[in-house]
Amino acid sequence: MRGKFITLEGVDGAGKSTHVEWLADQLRSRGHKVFVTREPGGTELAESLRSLMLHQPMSALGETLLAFAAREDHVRRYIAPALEAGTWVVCDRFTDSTYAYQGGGKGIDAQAIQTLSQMTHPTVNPDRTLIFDCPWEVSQARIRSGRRVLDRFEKEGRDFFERVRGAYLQAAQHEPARIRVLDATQPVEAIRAMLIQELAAL
Ligand code: Z5A
Repeated sequence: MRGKFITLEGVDGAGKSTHVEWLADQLRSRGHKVFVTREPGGTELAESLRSLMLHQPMSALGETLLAFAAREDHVRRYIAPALEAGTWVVCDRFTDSTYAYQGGGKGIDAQAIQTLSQMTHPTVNPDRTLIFDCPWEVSQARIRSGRRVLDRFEKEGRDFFERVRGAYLQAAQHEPARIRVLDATQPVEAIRAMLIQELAAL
């Protein structure tokens, strides 16, 4: 039987990556083989494109095309074969990010994103998408509590953040059967309790 494809989404710093490996372990404990990956990235080529997207100045269209170039390699080489082999795939971001960041955030036409998405992964789409939702203040505090050099998206202002967040919430309204919105302001353990409920429904 084909594996299930689960994606985690959300505004920068919402806390989704904190749960990726934990989620995969929960699925393994239920007897599934699980492949964990991320976007942009997941292959050598896609990781190189990720580095360009996150750190080189470029247009919104350039970002969109790089996101899909990376995705094409990732889906063809790893995600599609894994799902076909019955492995469950947990991916940190996927095409909903392109709709939210390049579409909602930067004004790329949703029809164009849909066309690229149908060309790139016509038969591979998430079975369940978990959106980690939180307000700007929480996201900023979490980003700045960490670690590292900020990427181009994390340096954007509040207006951009609100457009991205709005695009995610709108997507969830349009596709309630696939997309679930989680209150990411909750403590980690409370979020994990919500994730367990979501897994039970799969
Ligand atoms: N992008 C795009 O534009 N178009 C596309 O098509 C795709 C992506 C696929 C990189 O993605 C960028 O790529 C992204 C959009 C763009 N924009 N940015 N930035 P990414 O997923 O690698 O980057 P990210 O969103 O910044 O992910 P991240 O750094 O892994 O952050 P996160 O997953 O939201 O958060 P986290 O690392 O799990 O947690 C952040 C901090 O908060 C950390 O210190 C945690 O310990 C803490 N944390 C987490 N959860 C909690 C709770 N519940 N309470 C308190 N503290 C918490």
